[in-house]
Amino acid sequence: METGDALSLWVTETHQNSMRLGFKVEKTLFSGRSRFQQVDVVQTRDHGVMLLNDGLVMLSERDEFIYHEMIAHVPLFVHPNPRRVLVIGGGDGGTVREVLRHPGVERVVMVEIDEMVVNACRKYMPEVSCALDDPRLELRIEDGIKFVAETEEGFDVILVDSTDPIGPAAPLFNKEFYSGVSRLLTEEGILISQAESPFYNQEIQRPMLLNQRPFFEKLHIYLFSNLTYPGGLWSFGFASGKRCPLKDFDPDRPARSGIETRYYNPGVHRASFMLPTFMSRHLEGVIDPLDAAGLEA
Ligand code: AG3
Repeated sequence: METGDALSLWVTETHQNSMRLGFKVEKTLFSGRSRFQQVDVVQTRDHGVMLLNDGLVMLSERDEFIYHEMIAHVPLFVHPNPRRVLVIGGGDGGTVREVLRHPGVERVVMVEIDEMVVNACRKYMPEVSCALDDPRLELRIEDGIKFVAETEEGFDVILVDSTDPIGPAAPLFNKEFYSGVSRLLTEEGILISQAESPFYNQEIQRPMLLNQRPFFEKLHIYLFSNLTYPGGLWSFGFASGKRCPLKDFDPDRPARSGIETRYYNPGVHRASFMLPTFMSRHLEGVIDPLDAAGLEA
């Protein structure tokens, strides 16, 4: 360091004590410890504002559109008429922002366990949290596991926008939870779940999908690039009793909807279900295979 240079600040996520992903930081905007986790919001130099829970990157303003468009638009354009949507987690508000772009959606219930995350994102990430006051949204600060076990309400689409399966999110990867979720889904219902890195988290991904398998006729996984998560390649699980993510997808629907997206489009939708060989080998017998034409084998 030359005399007179500003102190060099970086925030890093350490993955499995094996690799690190670092971002140049300008300043800390918020740091707090909730009942559930450590919550930090930093201003980075090149990735906008970034949220970290327990030192793990949740989102950055620069690339959050990718994750949020992919978790929301894939199922909402496969379901024939999604009106009621449940979001478990997703305290930053990015997922409900994308869901609420669909004019047919009448009601969204978002169940976030940690109010500190919601408040920090409301204050420091207004472009992500902007839909949290939408009148169609009921925001509940409570445990999603408990909500799923107790509610009698039905939903067309359920989105699990969770952290990694350590700490408060661990039970969101369990069989009991998926059994509860399948009870709430309407006939054409779809469950999307945050499914970690297919490269670094194979030990999480397979058991998670195996835990969903007994409750869903159709089980798939789809990919996207999350540039600020370890490894960059990330995934969501797609589970449904009836709907096939490709056969039941009308590629003209996104354009007809008038919804503007920056990552998601019909080509990306289809391509995201095409798995590299190392993944289809690892998940053989767990997910339903799709051939290159997008048809179920
Ligand atoms: N949910 C966090 C996904 C997992 C990130 N894992 C990690 N960095 N190790 C993101 C919430 C966005 N609404």
